Order: sequence, then C-alpha cells, then structure tokens
Amino acid sequence: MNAQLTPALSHDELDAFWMPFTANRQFKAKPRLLARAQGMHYWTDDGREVLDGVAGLWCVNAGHARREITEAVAKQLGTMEFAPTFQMGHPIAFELANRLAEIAPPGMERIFFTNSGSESVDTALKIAIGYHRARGAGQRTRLIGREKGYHGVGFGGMSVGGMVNNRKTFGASMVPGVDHLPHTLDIEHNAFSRGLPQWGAHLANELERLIALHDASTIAAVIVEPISGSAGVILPPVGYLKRLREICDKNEILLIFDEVITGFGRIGKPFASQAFDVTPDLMTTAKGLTNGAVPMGAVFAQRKIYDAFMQGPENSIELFHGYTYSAHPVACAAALATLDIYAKEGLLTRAASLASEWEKAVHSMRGLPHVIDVRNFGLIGAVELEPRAGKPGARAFEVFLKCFERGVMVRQTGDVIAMSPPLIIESKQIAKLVETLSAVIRDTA
Ligand code: PXG
Repeated sequence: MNAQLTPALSHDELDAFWMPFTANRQFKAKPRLLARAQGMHYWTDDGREVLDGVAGLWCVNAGHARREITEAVAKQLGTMEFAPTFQMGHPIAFELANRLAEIAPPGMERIFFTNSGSESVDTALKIAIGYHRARGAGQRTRLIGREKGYHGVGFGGMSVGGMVNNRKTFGASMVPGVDHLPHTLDIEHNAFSRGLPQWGAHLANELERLIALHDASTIAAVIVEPISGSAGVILPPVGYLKRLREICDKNEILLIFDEVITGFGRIGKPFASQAFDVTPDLMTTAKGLTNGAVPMGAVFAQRKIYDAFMQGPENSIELFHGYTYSAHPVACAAALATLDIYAKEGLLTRAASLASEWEKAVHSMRGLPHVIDVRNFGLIGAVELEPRAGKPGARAFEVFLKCFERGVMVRQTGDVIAMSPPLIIESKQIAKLVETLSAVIRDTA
C-alpha cells in the first residue's frame, strides 16, 4: 500500500492542535503523520508501512484494528451511546467489572472506572486517603511516590511522580505532604542485567527512613510502578517489591501499584503483581484495558477497602468521586471485546512464552556504539545510549527519527529507546525491530 492516504496538511493547518508531550515547533516543521493501522503496522499519510514497536503508546496489546472491537463498539453506539452511572447503571458496566475481577490479583475484586491512567491514579490516591478516614485514621494523608516515577499528569499523579520535567513548572502547586523513595536505576551495578537486576532490593528500606521521618501514622499510601515505563524502563531489583509490601503491611500503609503499562499481559501475566507475586491494595490500569480503542481506565481495589467505605446511612453516597464517563457504555463494549480477544488468543500470557527470544534479541544490541545499558522484562525492552556532551536526549531522538524513516516505530525518552510491541508480535517482526534499531544505532554518531 503506497498510495497517499490523506491529503497533505499545509503548515497553517498544523497550528491549531497544541500537541501533548511534543516539541510542537520541531514536529510542525517536519510532521510525522499516521493515517491507518492494521495488526502490527501503521501506515503513514503518504502510504509508508511502519512496524509498531510500541503498541501505539503501550496500549494496543492485541494489535491494531481488531474487527471484534470495531463491531462491539459499533453495536453499542447503535444500542445506547451513553448512559449515566451516577445513581443509575447499565448492565455491561457490571459485566465488565465482573470480568475484570476474574483476572485480577487475589482479592482485588472491586473496580472503579475512569477514562485514563491519570484519572486512575488520582482516583486511587483519593480512595487511599478516604479509606483511612473511613476506618478512623483520617490523619493518614501523606503520599509516598518514587523518583523517576510516572503517574500521569493530574495534580495528584504529578505530585507523587518523580520526573523533573513534568514537575518543575508547577513547583508551588504540587499536592502537599508528598515524599519520594529513591529510584532503582543503577547502571553502575546493574548494566546489561537480563531480566530483573540482582542489586538494589535494599533500596526498599528507604521507606523505613521516610516512616522514621514522618511517622507511619501520617502516611496513607505508597505508589510505585512495578516496572517504570516512561522514565526509560526501570526494573525492580529482585526482592524489592516484596520488601515494600512487608514494610507497608507492618505500618498499615496501603501499597498502590500503577499498572497502566504493565497491566493486561505486558509481562506475561495479566498483571505485574501476579508475575512478581506481590499483591497491592490498589491497582491502577488503563491503556490495554480497551486495546487503546476507546479511552478507559480502571482502579482495582481490595475488597476490604471497598467495605470500609460501606457504612453510614444507606442513602449516603460513600465516595464523592466519579466521572461523567465512568464506565461509558462504548468503552465497556470495547473492553469486553478486548478481554474476549485476550482470552481467545492467550495474549495475557503470550509475553511469557516470547520473553526469552525477546531478551536474546534485545541484548544482541550490547556492544553497539554508545550503548551503555540494555534492559528487558516480558515484552518490554530498552536500550540506553550515552548522552551527547551537553545535549541530553539528542542522540536517542535522532535514533528514533531514523528508525521511523526506516519503517520502525520505537519510543524515545531521554537517552533511552523503549520498545513494547503489541503482544501478537511474531519472531520475524522481533528480528526486524531489533535489526533496524541496531543498524540505526551503528549509523548514528
Ligand atoms: N501511569 C503510568 C505508569 C503510565 O505509564 C499514566 C499513568 C498516565 O496515563 P494516561 O492515560 O493519563 O496518559 C501512564 C501513561 C511512554 C509513555 O512513552 C507512557 C505513558 C504515556 C505516554 C507515553 O513511556 N504512560
């Protein structure tokens, strides 16, 4: 397919859309436009095929343009395009919550719907604070995040997040009472680890230091990504998450896993907490929930958390929180069709069977010029490049651009190239992805 897919946009026509997390002026001077998608591929507006190495943005886990999802969405739009879920309900919202509870980590059987990862995070933080209040510990309002963490862009998520560029502009407007654990990226000790790094579990003990500083009785929750994505793929050292869980348990602090990218099969189990055998109290999800087809997020809560809210007069609203589009019928239809595909094709565990092939392919990039680390887990991979002197991110951005020109889409963040392909990827596509990236790294000074 080489035909022009859409009429070219003039430069003026690119101005009105203020693009998110984008260098607007640079992009608009030389736009990269996607016009069609199918399976493992995008096609650009001028008809070039591009292998999708990042599942859109970590969300299209079952591959693009799945007919079952399209049909379910069309059917739902024709049946009932919208219904409120405040003091009303509609059947497939309940059906979806039940289906999610079936694949959830142990006990996480209460589901609150949102429209994005950012909303899931802010919802989970509010539930955590509300939970302590409901059980008579209303002084527990402090939240602990982690350096380099990404929890979306709401005020709550930004505040517990730890990425400096997302924070520095908004300094004085951060949610108060937040502290941060140290991140676990340590290239000196762990470079080129295959899978989880061995060094670093002790970094979880920093939580004890924060507890000693603030006192446990002031802390509501700790939130971490089991594997950080946005900051450039940071893996938990062996034993680290278990240790966090132990410290939280000992101190009655809730543990929140942000599984917006790790959820729905990315690392070979439905959720990372199952892969790592550590069960949180709350879990935030989005992205793969609908295969990216319709915006939707979900917060999973342990039953005890939901139960704590269920008190007072029966006619009282237990949690003053929700979105007009919580459990939007079209999103529910997309999610149900997505879960059907995941089940039918075994996609929630497929990453586990591809993991060793993926690991070998990704680690073949060790030894290429400027490569200072390679990281992998499940179907996540990252190559970290040495930054150019005085120009952080420039080398990796050039690699990203050249890959795109050569028909492969990867993701750049700082000096890291991240990969997270749709879970339907085949061996020859893994090979193409890694061969193209390797050739580009070799060609980039
Ligand atoms: N939490 C985590 C762990 C995320 O990865 C969000 C929350 C926010 O989700 P929404 O739906 O509000 O965007 C995310 C989003 C990247 C990249 O390149 C990652 C995300 C978004 C855009 C780019 O790694 N994750």
